Amino acid sequence: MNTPDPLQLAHRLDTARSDRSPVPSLAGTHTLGIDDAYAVQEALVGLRQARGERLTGVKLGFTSKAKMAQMGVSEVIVGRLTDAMRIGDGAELDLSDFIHPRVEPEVAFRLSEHVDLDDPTTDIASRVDAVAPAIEIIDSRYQDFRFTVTDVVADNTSAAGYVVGTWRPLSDVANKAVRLRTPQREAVGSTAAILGAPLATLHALLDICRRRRVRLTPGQIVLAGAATAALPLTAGVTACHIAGLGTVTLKGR
Ligand code: 0L1
Ligand code: MG
Repeated sequence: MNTPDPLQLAHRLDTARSDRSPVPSLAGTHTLGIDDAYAVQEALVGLRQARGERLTGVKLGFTSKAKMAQMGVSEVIVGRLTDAMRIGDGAELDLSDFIHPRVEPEVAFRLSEHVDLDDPTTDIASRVDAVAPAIEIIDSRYQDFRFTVTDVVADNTSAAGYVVGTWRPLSDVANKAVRLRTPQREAVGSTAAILGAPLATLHALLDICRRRRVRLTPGQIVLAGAATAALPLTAGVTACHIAGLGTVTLKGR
């Protein structure tokens, strides 16, 4: 087993993405702890920033009990979003830019104020001003989406793209029906699958951002986690509808 070099592993994952050529799990060749995995993620996002990309938000993963059980974990993971991943509502995207993309229906929050990670009294919900329906595109850089928890953290939690619908003033979005529809498939669920209620994810977010020193700044978006299993992203219109929040779409070609 090799000792991990975060920058070297970040380059491996970055090349997998740019060449659309997935790689085997890092866990097969490296002794990768969770701290190492976040160090690789930091280096991977750093490569994007060095190319001029700007951080636009954060995303949470493993926010459903089913996914936690499947991966054998008991806490959420965090990844970063950049402006290069942003897709306009209803916009077209080229499927050949991805390896094996999947879509997830998500609730997005918008941060209106800086979040002081070191203030123990921080009320994160009071730093959020808006909520919207969203679609996340995940595209694991690992072969066949086969990875361990540390692999997926290193791979920036499979983050590849996101679309956000119309922002509305923050409201309680608990127990809202969710429908994700691709040209071939449909998944239905409830926002209750997102840690019981999407607002609850904000506390989990603050906790993990404190431990991982992930900055939360005004204007950033938070993807709270998937409300159903992911579906393959295919050509045609994909739509996510969340009761009370509306619909957001994208078009694969
Ligand atoms: O958005 C997510 O749920 C990321 C964590 C899982 C990653 C994946 O299934 O590829
Ligand atoms: Mg997601």
